[in-house]
Order: sequence, then C-alpha cells, then structure tokens
Amino acid sequence: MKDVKDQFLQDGFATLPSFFGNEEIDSWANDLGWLVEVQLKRFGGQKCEESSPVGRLSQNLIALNKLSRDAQGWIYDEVNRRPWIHRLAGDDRLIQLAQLVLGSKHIGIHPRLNMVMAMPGRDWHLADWHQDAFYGPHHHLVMYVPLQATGAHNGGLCVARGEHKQGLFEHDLGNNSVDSKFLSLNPDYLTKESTFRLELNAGDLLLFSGYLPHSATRNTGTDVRFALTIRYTDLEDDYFINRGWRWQDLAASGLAALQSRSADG
Ligand SMILES: O=C(O)CCC(=O)C(=O)O
Repeated sequence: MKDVKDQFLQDGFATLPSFFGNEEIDSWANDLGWLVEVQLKRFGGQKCEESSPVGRLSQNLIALNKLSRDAQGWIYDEVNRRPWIHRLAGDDRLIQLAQLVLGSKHIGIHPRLNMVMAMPGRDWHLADWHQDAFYGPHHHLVMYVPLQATGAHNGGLCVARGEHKQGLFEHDLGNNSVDSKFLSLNPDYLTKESTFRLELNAGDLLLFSGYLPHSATRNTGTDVRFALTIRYTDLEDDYFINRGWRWQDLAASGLAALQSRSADG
C-alpha cells in the first residue's frame, strides 16, 4: 500500500487494478438500468434485451436520449440519490485509501457523487484538459471507477503525469478544443512527455489528485462510456479548516460554467 501512496504523490495518480468485481459493477448498472428503462417506457421507447447489464444500460440510454434531451440529466441527478452510491462512498476500503493517500485520519466525502455518461459522438459534456481542484475544494482526491474497458476507442481519460506539482492553472473557455461547456486549461502548459491516455478495465480503481490535469476526448465507440467519480477531502488541512470546511469554493467562472448546463439544456 505504501507503493500506492508513493505513486500518488509522485505521479498525481495511482491505479488499483480490478478493485471491484463484475458482480458489483453489474449491480450498479442494473440499478441505473432500471431508472433508464422507466423513462424509456414513459416515452414509448423499446428497451433492448442485451444480456450484459452495462451494455443494456448503454443501449437503453442511447435510445432514451433520442426521445428526450432532458432524461440523461434526470438520471445523472438521481445517481446522486441512490443508496448504493452513498454506501460505496462511505465504504471502509475507500475511506482507508483516502486516509492513506491524503495522509489524514479525518476524511470528508463530497456531496456530489457522479456517474460520467459519455455519449458516443457528443462533445458538449466533454471535459477538456482541466483540474478538478478548479471546480471544487483545492485539496481533494478523486476516486474514479470505469464500468467497462476505457481507452482511445471510447475517449477514455488522459492524464498529465506529475503535473499536479505545478499547482492550480488558469482555466478559460477559450482553451477548449471542442465545443464544451467546461472551462479548460491551456495544454501548452503541460509537457508533451507527461500526457498520455490511460487504458483502464472495468472495476479498476483510479485515485487522482484534484490538481492532476486530465481530459477526455470524443467517444467514437458505439456504447456510452460510464465511470463513477467520488471525491474526498482532508478535514485536517489548514486551508479547509480556515474555511470552516466549506465546500462551496468553486471558482466563480467554474460555477457559472456548471450553472449554464441547466440553463441551456
Ligand atoms: O471520464 C471523463 O469523461 C472525464 C471525467 C472528468 O474529467 C471528471 O470527472 O473530472
């Protein structure tokens, strides 16, 4: 486990392969699948009968998306209210890892528990190069779990190894290479050698620093790319203590970018 911490501090991220088994992943996908199927039925859509829970979820979400532009947002919001995601965020295995890499006994869980749902061929939701610390409390840790194999074929995560050590970069809409709502940093600040794409398998657990620049690219596959993200922070951190542990320290422009999601649909 010391290796995990050393790698996290050195590179800004660490991967624990096959941390979650298929059974766990299928149970998450089945639960989201139910939400999607309920809305699909409401809009008169046909559900697909594919046997793999993640594949079924993906195809049904694509079908639902064609019938309602809003429905993906409803699913996204409902994920945050599912009991299993709250249990997962508080799972001792994850809390102990957070304690290890943050070097703190006292860990807080960010109230927003997310499921990334990257639709094939869509750029709007794409997160170009950015640091999560820009959008959230500066000192935080992200846990990221893909629900299927991710890489170049479906626009999976790219990272800039070691560049977390440079601290927070400026973020601006003008740096975006795609038509996305999220503000991004200028990739010229990152050394070419540091940036590469991660090839992850279903159930791998990726831990990364809120300062680690990372990006996703267009999903050119035929399935939606799913990844869980849970965020933790160190309650012993002076910066956070002096703010009364408040999480709402979003950069004003970051906040505006997020709010524009609901304004523009
Ligand atoms: O997997 C993705 O599409 C990127 C997600 C991301 O950048 C984030 O959650 O901060």
